[in-house]
Amino acid sequence: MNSERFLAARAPTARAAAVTLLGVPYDRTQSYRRGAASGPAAIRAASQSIESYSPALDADLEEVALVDAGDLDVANHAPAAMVDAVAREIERLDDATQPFLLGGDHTVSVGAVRALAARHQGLCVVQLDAHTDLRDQYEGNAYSHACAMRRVWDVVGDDRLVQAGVRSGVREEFAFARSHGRWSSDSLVIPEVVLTALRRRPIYLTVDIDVLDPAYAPGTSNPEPGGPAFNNLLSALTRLRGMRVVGLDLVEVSPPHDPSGITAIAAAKLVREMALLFASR
Ligand SMILES: [Mn+2]
Repeated sequence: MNSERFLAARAPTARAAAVTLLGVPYDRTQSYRRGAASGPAAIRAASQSIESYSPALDADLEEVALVDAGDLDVANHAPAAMVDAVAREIERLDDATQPFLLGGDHTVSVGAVRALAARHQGLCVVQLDAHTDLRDQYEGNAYSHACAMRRVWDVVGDDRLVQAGVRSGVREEFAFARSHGRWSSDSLVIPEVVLTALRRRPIYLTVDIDVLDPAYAPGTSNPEPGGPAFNNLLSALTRLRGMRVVGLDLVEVSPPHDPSGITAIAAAKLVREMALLFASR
């Protein structure tokens, strides 16, 4: 076992990967309490404590061409420069591989969406998150993690953002979601009519670990009570099976805020299930 890489992942080679994990250890946009910069390392370490086989999916990560490309060296970048670096790294990847970012704070998603929207016309974004993240600015910073989905909207435009599990934000953000997004709800159950429309589109899937109730994932920068249990999140992800997911991420794991380490283990299990559900084979 190699604790430097995610469970069952290989080092990058010339051979094509179905999924390429890329850590973005960055937390300079976090507003309340930082710590997500150590998310990727904690998720990789926690992955060594779970099995590569998923009983729920009857699939094994060993059967997926999974590559762990390591971490981007962006810890000291200003937010806009970090976003550019993420975009450039994804542009370098082969068309056939699905980038899977390990955050880092939610702003890391903006670079991925920017790169993938240029490659996949009509890209839609599915966001599972406790927070709307639709502020235009926060504390004077347009690249705050509280603005991540607003910056995504700048790229993809109207009717391309689907938000599930959202239960926190200011009134203006919810109004923005209603007038500019495709669907937004505190529920994880995306209506069939929305899913049908998404099936014709390339999808970027972003999961903020804080979508879970803090009982299941206390180690995050802005825990928000009143969220779903781990198995409800897995069910919601399973309902997205068959979507053309061209990129994905799991963000906002903040190990310093969870001495038990359960958040990183939950994250590692989510990464496994998401890779198994959405890897193109
Ligand atoms: Mn959030």
